[in-house]
Amino acid sequence: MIDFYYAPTPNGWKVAIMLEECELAYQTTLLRLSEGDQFKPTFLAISPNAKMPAIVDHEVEGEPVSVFESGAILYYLAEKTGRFMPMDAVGRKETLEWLFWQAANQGPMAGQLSHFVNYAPNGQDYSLKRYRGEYDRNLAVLEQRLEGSEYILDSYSIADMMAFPWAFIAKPLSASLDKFPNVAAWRGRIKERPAVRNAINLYKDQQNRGEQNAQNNSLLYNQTADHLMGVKR
Ligand SMILES: N[C@@H](CCC(=O)N[C@@H](CS)C(=O)NCC(=O)O)C(=O)O
Repeated sequence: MIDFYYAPTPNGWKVAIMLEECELAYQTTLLRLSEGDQFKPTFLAISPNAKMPAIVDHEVEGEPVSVFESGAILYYLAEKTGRFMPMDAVGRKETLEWLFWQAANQGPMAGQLSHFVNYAPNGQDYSLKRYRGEYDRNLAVLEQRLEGSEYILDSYSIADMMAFPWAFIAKPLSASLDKFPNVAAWRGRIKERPAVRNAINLYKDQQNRGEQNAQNNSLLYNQTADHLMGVKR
């Protein structure tokens, strides 16, 4: 059994997709991020950056194994199952390149765009312009990578699961895929997979659709070092 620490957001969907694709036995713990579940000492012991997703794998010899950061979780599960990742050295290297690309580029930029579109509507024009530009720039990277290919690597893999969720919600982020036909077709292909539909529907009714925002929730939207330094472990 795998414990899955989750909230219904694009970063959570990445891991939910892999768990569903591999039909792994998992039990979900829903984290109420706006109420600070991510700062509980028991969760910080698993995920020291105080962010979900995270997992604890009990199906191992010896002590259970915890993993945080979506890219690391996907890689761990791909190794565990032998699925959705090429196993040769160059293929693994390419997988890591695209996982790191997402975690360091598309993810943070899309996250900031989402913040200024959805949760800080009185934000500066400059912030919106910068993150819209960066979000689009990353779509352009994906567009070029997908030229002549159906998927980021040779076949559907954890690299696609990693990058799909933030492209899936382009419209609510006030972006458009019109200029990116390869990305639009790729998004359409992935969206139709039953495992992906299951993942996106997981606790869908618990999504924050802007009710919690920078004005009314300083726990989630105005974090400082004190949020972590103050926690007794
Ligand atoms: N790089 C991380 C990002 C995870 C992340 O940003 N999670 C957000 C929700 S989408 C979170 O847990 N936020 C809680 C907080 O900021 O306190 C990953 O890919 O796993």
